[in-house]
This record gives sequence, C-alpha cells and structure tokens, in this order.
Amino acid sequence: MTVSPTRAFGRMYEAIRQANHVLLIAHKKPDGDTLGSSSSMLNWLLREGKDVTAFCLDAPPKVFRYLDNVYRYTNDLHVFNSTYDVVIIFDSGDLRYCGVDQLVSRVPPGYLLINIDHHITNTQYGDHNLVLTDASSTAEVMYRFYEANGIFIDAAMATSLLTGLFTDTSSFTNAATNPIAVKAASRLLAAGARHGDILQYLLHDKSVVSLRIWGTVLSRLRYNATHDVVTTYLLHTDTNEISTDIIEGVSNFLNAVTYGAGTILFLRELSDGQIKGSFRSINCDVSKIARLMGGGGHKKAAGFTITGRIKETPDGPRIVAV
Ligand SMILES: [Mn+2]
Repeated sequence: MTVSPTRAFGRMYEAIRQANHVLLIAHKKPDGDTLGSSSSMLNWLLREGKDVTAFCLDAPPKVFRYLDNVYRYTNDLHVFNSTYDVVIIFDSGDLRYCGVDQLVSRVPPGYLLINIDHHITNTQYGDHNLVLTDASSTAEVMYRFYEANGIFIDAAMATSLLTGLFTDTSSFTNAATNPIAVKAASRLLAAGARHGDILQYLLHDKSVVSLRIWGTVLSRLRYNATHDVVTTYLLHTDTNEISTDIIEGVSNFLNAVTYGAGTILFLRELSDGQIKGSFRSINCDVSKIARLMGGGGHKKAAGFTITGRIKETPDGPRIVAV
C-alpha cells in the first residue's frame, strides 16, 4: 500500500517499536547508501535492545569498516529460516536487485515487510512502502524518518547516515543533491558524524590498483556526436577482482564528463558473461533507456545488466552476443 510519507513514517515507527525480532537487509554488492541507511537502523535498534540481524548477500567492502557494527552483517542464508516480526529492505527497487528474491519467501509467515527506498523504479513490494523518490538517498529517507518520529540520532547513526548521503550525492556534487540532503548533513555533523573517517576512507584512500583502473577507463573515453554520448568500458580481462567502491568512484568521477556531452555510458564486462552498463545524464531520462534494456534507476542515473561481450571498435565499445 502507498500512503503519505508522514503516515508511513508513523506506521513504520509503530511496527518497529512493537517488534522484538528484526531482520535488516542491504542489497547485494552493497554501496554506501544501502549500508549507511541500514546500519543507521542497526545502531538504533541495538541501542533499543532489540534482537536485530543484518544481512547482505555480499560482504561490505573494506572501505566501510569505519561504520559502527558493520562487522555484524552476515551472508549466512540460515537467517532466512528464523521468525521475525519485521523484515526491512534498504535501497532496493525490487527484491531481485537486492539479491533476496529467492530468500525472503523462506522466512516463516507472520512478519511485516518494509521497503525503504528512493528509486523511481521501485515496485512497491512491501507491506509498508516508504519510497521517497525526491530524496537524494535512502539515508535521507531514514534521516527524515528519525526526525519525524523524534528519534535521537547518535554519533554512530549520524556517521552511517552521512555516509549514505555522501556517496549517493557523489560528495554533494551530483544532481541528486538537494536542500534537505545538505541540511541533513549539517545536522548530522552537529550530531557527531565522523566525517573525517568518511573523507579518509571514501575519498582520499586510493590504492595503486584503483588508480590503474582509473587510467584504463579514462584512456578509453570516446565521444559519439550523433548520440551526444560519451562511452568507456572495462573488459573482464583488464582486472580480476575489482571492488564495487572502485567502480563507484570512477563512475561518479565520469559524471563530470557529461558537462561536455549529454550522457555517459560506462560498460563493464563481468566474469559470468554479463555486461553491466551504467548511464549518467544531464539532459535525458536514462531510466527509460535502462528499462528498455531490462534495468532501472533514476532519471539522471540508471543501469542495466545484459548478456554479451564487449567488442572494441575505433568508434567505441560494441555489445556483441556470445
Ligand atoms: Mn541509494
């Protein structure tokens, strides 16, 4: 069901307040927003003395090790055999994106499914849906939730929330940046958010491996005047295991290129025969193109996954069938 944010905040608060056993789920290949929003709730519920479990199909990237209690995220599938009063999913347009479409149904019935997100393509799959598409990030949705219910935001929660705001807005530089996000950041700093950690781990900490990948991606930039699109790509042979935060970093940096072109498309071969594409645009609704390719996202930032391989041509990368 879809209700006004204020009512949804209240209902969600009631459901969580009455719950004893809570399962929090961050999406697979976790980023700063899904970890920031869910760990803010983890830290709050631990403070409240609730029995809380945090699940993520993939281990949180090492760069997020400064988040309080991040070590508690488990990928043990047995968590889906336990009973819960409430199951909450963070920053996921649908259950498949989250990586738990085959797993959530294993939870014994009787729980309430809460969907907290900001993606325009969200399918409203929860019993309660708190989907604010005008929010910069799911962390901003959570910030509004805590404020609306008068919940004290401590330093651990503030650090989590600021991480989500910071990463989804590319350090308050991309189109998702809005007045509430900036105001929230100010309040979170006042609440003790450790922004020194965020800067050190997410911005300044560049390894040789990550800089070499940046070099490869930048050297392959091509401008296609016909479609006003800049392309670049990574082959799976370029590198073995790249962490998602390196990819996130270079993708976000590429946003700057769109001020010389309308749209940027970054293609990346995965090891399983799939290609992951991510669009960023300043003048075109790329969520529509991404949806045509079986993906989704936001108007100005969207993505898709498709089967194939990348062929290098003088005009840029081509997707070919395998
Ligand atoms: Mn997000």
